[in-house]
Amino acid sequence: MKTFYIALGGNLGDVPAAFHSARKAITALASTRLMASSRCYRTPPIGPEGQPDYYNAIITINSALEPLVLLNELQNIENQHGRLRIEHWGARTLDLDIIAIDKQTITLPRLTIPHPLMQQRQFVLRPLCDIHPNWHHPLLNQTASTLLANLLIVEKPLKRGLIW
Ligand code: A4P
Ligand code: MG
Repeated sequence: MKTFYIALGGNLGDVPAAFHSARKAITALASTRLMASSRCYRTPPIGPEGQPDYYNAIITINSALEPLVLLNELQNIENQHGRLRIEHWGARTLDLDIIAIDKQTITLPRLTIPHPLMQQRQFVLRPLCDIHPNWHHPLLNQTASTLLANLLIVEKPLKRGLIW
């Protein structure tokens, strides 16, 4: 069993409904159990201009699935929720990224763990700190709460909203 940290993001359609339904689908995967859910945040878009604000949250699961098997399952769930891949960093109904797996590192063409941009993103670190402030980044050698504190020196805090 490993703990997977999964980031949920989306800014098209009924995103709160998509998050609820995706969390249910993830929890229903074989040998998988939901451990924690962060609050859900409204966040300004990073990437192409003119997109709506995003919703972002983090969940953790314990799962016996292999990382690439879980990635396939998450991409299936994205597709079932109407995900179209048109523009890099463009608007989307549902994005499911694996942020971390315990304190493991993975470098494969289809999977980089920890997610290489997580330390630059309040929309990842803020919800991660809700549930696992002491998670330790294996390459940067800092906790989630220190990574967030570093970002808050140069950026304003996110708007916060609660949908679950
Ligand atoms: N991939 C590699 N590593 C991973 C990983 N750790 N988790 C590969 C998931 N996937 C990983 O992803 C492209 C490929 O990355 C996958 O096929 C997988 O093999 P994608 O979701 O198909 O395409 P994308 O959306 O263009 O890339 P990605 O990486 O999901 O985009 P980002 O970096 O997540 O950025 N602003 C706000 N406020 N909130 C957001 O959630 N999200 C994005 C998307 C941009 N701006 C945002 C937000
Ligand atoms: Mg993605």
